[in-house]
Amino acid sequence: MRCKPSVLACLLAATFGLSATAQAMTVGFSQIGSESGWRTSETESIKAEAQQRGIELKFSDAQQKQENQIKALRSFIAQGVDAILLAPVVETGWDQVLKEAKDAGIPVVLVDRGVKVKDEGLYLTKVASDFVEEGRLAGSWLAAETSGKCDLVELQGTVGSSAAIDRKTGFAQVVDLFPRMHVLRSQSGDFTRAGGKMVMESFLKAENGGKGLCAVYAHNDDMALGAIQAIKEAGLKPGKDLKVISIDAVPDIFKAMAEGETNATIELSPNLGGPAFDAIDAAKAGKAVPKWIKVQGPLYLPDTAAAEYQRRSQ
Ligand code: GZL
Repeated sequence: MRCKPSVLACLLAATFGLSATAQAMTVGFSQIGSESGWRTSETESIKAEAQQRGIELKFSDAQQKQENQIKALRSFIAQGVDAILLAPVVETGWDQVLKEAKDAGIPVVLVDRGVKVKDEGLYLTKVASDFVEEGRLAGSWLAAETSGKCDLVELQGTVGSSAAIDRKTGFAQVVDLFPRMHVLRSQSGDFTRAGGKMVMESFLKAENGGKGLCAVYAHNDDMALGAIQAIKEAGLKPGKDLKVISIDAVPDIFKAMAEGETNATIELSPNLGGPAFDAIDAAKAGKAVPKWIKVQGPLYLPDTAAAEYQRRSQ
């Protein structure tokens, strides 16, 4: 039991054996930033879930800087929160601050991305999709779509992030099975529309205006939407001259798909707050919690794009 500033509430809880969850829990949430439509949806979803559960959520937007996330975690620890949610911008550099949280008896739940740490006991669980599987699914779709013959370019996510590293790994595992599929160029667009557009412009310039290119694989929809803009400005038809596949399933990608400008997207649910808060409750009740609470999503194609856009943009 952690006694918070309201000592009376704490003493009453201790006296009547109320758990931290019966008291309004306080959870610190260190969010990466607002780099993509998906990230914004994730933030809104976790805030709404906390409100619905009567959880006091202390929110910190790191503007995509790890040092800001580490500062936020230290502030949450100093405030004596009951638990911490962390969406780690990159995989490494977390051991020390996670040890400080563990020493303070504060469980940390990773949401949407993972970390590489010496001791996995430093965090309670990870609520995230399998990025390697997402990459494999994207590669398999493209191989089928092109009968295993495609010279393509790749827009990677944030350098050092588990999402970018693993989506690249999974995609390459499939492409390597097809001698006539080649990733000609691969570079980070940092998961943003602007980044995707800028990098795609450089790819098109370097590849004869894109004439020989068969497809672009973008690690998220926002970079794909930026790339679509660049492809159109180069006088080519995205979705036809170049196949486009990406990940997230944000509403705007379905609009582009319905207009024939992109060909496939893989869904990543932004609703990670529920499983995260359930894991915290389970841990506080002394129940076992798996190290990875896996979130899965289907692949969407143009035949349902208009209906999906309608449903998701209400
Ligand atoms: C994946 C998440 C990625 C999204 C991007 O879980 O970390 O970061 O795919 C976001 O849209 O920027």
